[in-house]
Amino acid sequence: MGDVLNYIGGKWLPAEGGEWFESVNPADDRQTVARVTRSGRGDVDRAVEAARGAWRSWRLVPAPRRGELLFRTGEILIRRKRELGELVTREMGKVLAEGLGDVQEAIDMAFYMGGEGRRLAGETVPSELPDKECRSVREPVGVAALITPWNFPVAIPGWKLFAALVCGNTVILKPSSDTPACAAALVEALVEAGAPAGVVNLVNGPGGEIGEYLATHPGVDVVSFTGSVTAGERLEGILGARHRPLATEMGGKNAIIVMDDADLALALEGVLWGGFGTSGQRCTAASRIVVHEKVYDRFLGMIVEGARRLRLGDGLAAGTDVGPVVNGQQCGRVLEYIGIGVAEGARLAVGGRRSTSGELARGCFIEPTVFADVTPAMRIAREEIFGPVVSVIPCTGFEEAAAIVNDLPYALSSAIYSRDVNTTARAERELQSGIVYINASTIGAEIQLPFGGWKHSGSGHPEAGGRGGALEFFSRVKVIYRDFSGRLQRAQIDR
Ligand code: UN1
Repeated sequence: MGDVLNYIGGKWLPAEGGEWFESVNPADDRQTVARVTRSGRGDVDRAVEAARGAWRSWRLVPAPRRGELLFRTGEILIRRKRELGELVTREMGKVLAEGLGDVQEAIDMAFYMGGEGRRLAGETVPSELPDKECRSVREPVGVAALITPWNFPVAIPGWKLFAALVCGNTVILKPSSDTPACAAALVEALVEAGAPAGVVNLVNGPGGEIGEYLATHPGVDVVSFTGSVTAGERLEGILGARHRPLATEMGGKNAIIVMDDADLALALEGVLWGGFGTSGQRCTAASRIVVHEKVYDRFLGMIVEGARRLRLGDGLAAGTDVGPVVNGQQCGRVLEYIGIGVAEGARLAVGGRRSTSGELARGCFIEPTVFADVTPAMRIAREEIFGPVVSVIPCTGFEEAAAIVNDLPYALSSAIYSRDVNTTARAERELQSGIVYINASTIGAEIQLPFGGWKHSGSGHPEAGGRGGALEFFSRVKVIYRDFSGRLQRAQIDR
């Protein structure tokens, strides 16, 4: 990969300051993935100006035509899928099958949102007065700032870009500085597909400062952010006061309940996939496993054995189950939480160390880690770790399990394994989270339904498709009353 530049007003440009930073492979700190231009405020100003200019005509392009840009982008991503999947693995570490899945999620979203260009529906309802029409239409908001994380470095920028664009917004993307090359590749696909100059713009970090400058820029109309709770809440504080629409997707501390009547072999697969897939670095990751006391010892033994069997390694190597965590800082944070768990008195059943054997010493590899006998009050049971660490908590039955699951400010995803339809139906109703899985793990939401957390997990503006999804956030409703009676007609008057 060559240098990663900014893309502003239809041109790939180095940032004004002439400084660079590096994107490094977390599996091997000797491998630089790309040299990346370091954007300054002037670059953001120019990107916003370009987006404002382009919005004047992009908003008037018929939505089905805007959708066609996304269909073409989807085709290009299909053509480049292998290359981009490998880039995802090299830049943030997830295993190749997941890297390819990340790209596939963006492809799916491109086609889904492309099709929405023909379905951006408002409503028409009868008027209470004669010769009058009442209807609503959806209009774009304007210039959208999109701030995206590293854990789904193609998919999440894709979710936001495609929804914003089909609605008729122009965009400035500021991706995580851990995965700039993935974001640039996605922008390249949009450019190749024919995005007009200024419709899509890209600026690069690193650091939160440039993201915050972008999100709070007076020329930006709407902001969509996925990332840490600290950064998201900070933006909520600033932008709330300015009445600027902001969608945040932040943390999770997702739980799987395993009942005594569960298919334990199936539940085990769900725990290992949800807890250690993507090295636990998903907002949807399963990090609390709440197990019925009658099967606790047996199931804990299965988890420990399963975690021990997972192969840690470079995500590009065949047979790897779990890749590195994204960078040294994240590695330090996860190890710190493991230390906290031990200090709190949880039983470290397996893992718990950074692996330094052979080639793994060059990367940020943390052994799949299981804490047993965790109590709901412990920090490792309440705070998001974002790494390959699961906490197993015993419970006496469904009531207690649901109370444990619901007793946190995080509420993105939850799951239950049980063979009893009454129990699973109660779980559907009682679990307080934006997504609930029955006999499936907490990860793997599909793109055609809304994706969003309740409570502190997000702002309540879900992403992705379906009713209540991203299209509602990236467009606003205008109600039009058309009176063709030729006389003054009064509503709200006693007849
Ligand atoms: C995230 O971790 O921020 O549901 C997104 C899932 C994926 C998306 C995760 N489709 O696990």
